[in-house]
Order: sequence, then structure tokens, then C-alpha cells
Amino acid sequence: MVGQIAYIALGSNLGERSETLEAALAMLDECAGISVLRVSGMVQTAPVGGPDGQGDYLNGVAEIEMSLSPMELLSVLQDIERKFGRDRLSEERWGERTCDLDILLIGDLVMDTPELTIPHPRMHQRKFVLAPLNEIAAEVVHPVFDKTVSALLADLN
Ligand code: ROI
Repeated sequence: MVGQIAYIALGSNLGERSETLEAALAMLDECAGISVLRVSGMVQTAPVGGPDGQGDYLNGVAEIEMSLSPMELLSVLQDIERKFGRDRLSEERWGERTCDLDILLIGDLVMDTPELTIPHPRMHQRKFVLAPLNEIAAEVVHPVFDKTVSALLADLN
């Protein structure tokens, strides 16, 4: 496939978290126009923000190659989330979720529309994103801050 490299954040804090994220990755890899190239380890993290009382998350990051547009990728990710019972319209913002799939980076694309902002607007503030991303993409440069993932992670620590 001749495509772009993109990074997807995975998160789950409800149900069988590890099985859910494995299954979501398999579904992603089976999509036409997407290959999962590498996956970080999945780490347990305390919830950041959101309402009190939610359980710990399992978080990880996947590197994919894709020949889809950004909006096509978003729609594939939302379809997979829905298969795990998510309904973004009825759920609480920042609330617990069975399967959360967020686009972090697509090559050096920068875009900001009501539907989609790339790079992900909060990725540089989140250790639960940067730590697993650093495992598989330490030298990748954030196109807005012009810093590597490892430098962004060092800034947080
Ligand atoms: N906290 C952690 N640790 N991991 C997440 O994936 C996560 N996702 C969220 C909020 C509620 C902001 N907190 C999180 O959406």
C-alpha cells in the first residue's frame, strides 16, 4: 500500500478492556485501505479529568498506514467504537467508555475543522498518550510545535 502514516490512540475503561482493544485493532487492520504496522504496549493509567469515580483506563497507541482521507479514517474509527456499544451523542463528555479511538497524527498534516482537528488538540498534554506514542514513534515530529514526541514527553515530566 502506498499511504500515509498515522497514529491512533486507544483507550478503554469499561468491560474487558484488553480484549476490546485487541479486537478493535483487528477490526482496524481488516479495513480496506488500512494496515496496522506497529502497536505500543497497553498500559493501565489513572483517569485524567472527567467525572469522579471512573475506573482506570487501558491505553495504547497504534501506527497505521492508510490510503484513506482524514474524514474517512474518522468514520472508520467511529464505526468501530459503535460496535463496542458507544453512542457519542448520549454519553457524558469525558465519561467512561468501552472503546475510544482518537486520531493523533496523520503524517505532517495540520487541519482544524468543526469535525476534526489534527494533530489531536490535547495529545501534547496527555502522558497516557505520549508515553505509549514515545515507545513506537519517539522521533516523529509534531507539526504544530515542531518538537519530537520524546521532547513533548520530556516537557510534561
Ligand atoms: N484518562 C486516561 N487515563 N486515559 C484516557 O484514555 C482518558 N480519556 C479521556 C479522559 C476522560 C479525558 N481521561 C482519560 O477521554
